[in-house]
Amino acid sequence: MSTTPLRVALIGTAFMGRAHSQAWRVAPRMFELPRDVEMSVIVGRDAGRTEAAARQQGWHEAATDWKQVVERDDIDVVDICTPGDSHEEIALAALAAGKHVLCEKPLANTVAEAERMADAARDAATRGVLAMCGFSYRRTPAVALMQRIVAQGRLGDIRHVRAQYLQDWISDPDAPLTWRLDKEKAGSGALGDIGAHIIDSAQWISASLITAVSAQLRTFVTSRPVQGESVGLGGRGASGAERGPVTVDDAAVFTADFDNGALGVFEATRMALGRKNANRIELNGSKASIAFDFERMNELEYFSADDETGLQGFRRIQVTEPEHPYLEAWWPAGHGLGYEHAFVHEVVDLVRAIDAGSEIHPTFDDAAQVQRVLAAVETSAGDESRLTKVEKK
Ligand code: 4PW
Repeated sequence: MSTTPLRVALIGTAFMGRAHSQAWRVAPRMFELPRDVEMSVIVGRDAGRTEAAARQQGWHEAATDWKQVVERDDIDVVDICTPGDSHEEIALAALAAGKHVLCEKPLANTVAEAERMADAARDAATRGVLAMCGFSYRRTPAVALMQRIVAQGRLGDIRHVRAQYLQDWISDPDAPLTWRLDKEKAGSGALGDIGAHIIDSAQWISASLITAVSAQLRTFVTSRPVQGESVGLGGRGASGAERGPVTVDDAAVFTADFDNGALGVFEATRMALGRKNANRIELNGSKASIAFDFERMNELEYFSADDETGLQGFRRIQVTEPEHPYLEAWWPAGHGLGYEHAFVHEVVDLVRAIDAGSEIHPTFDDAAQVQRVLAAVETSAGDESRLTKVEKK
């Protein structure tokens, strides 16, 4: 174990910045880590808000110039929690400066950016510098257990992968035009923001890659107030505010071929009124089925054809026991975890990997594969020939 702490710089102070701050603060207090963590500096565009975030979240310093911070000799890790249009520039600078990098998802806004980042990460790895992409749901204990069960071969041949990520925070047509609705900032809409999660989860859990897609994208509300009061990720537009164009998808649906022969059905939308954060995935195999729903995130549903006929049915596995992934460090007697714990587990695994000098997944190559699927979905959705019109009576 090295005696020097890992000195961390976090770039970003919004939702993901707060989730990652909590993770860096809690991980060393709940898990035995080989290196201490020093929350050195948080970086944001607005000096006042960043100083307030430093005080509240426990960062030693606040700064507004990420370029200066990533070059500092007293920084070992750069954690990127900004919108996707800045991921490549920050990650390339940090890797070139010899800093380990954790970058939020999706890795980038284009395949070209993602592949340049993956190339740089592979080069940095030869110098012992690690890079990881924040597909946090892999480290929700029930999802990690799902992957472990599938890897044990308990499902047999995987035939169906069914994944949905349903939210509703822009169902109100007057919710304001935030950065997640701007293609320049976000790269895409529901597809990249939440569809990326289910693409990564599906490929990781099924241990197979998506090779082809047939897709549709839809923007139901094409203009929104350019000013308004943010509430959560959505909010209320200012009355009488000018409306600007929505340049991303509100919803994406696509079918997918996997290289192991499985057939996939995917849906990502921020317009499923009443669904708050329904991140769901189900695999059907030749011997068993398994399903996860984030809205019941401490449970898995499991059906085995090996169970005695007449007694078969989906059983509900309570993923709360010490033998389940990550849970040895948390609460006894069936007390569950929340959304924020997956980020703590990301930090735990990253710190351990840095100390061991071992690769950490999802790598930037894993994330670039997700980016290629996102791009294929956009290409397919733009090709009218993929749709067969139903003849009118
Ligand atoms: O990745 C994040 C998801 O876990 C997204 O950026 C926002 O937060 C929207 O849904 C959740």
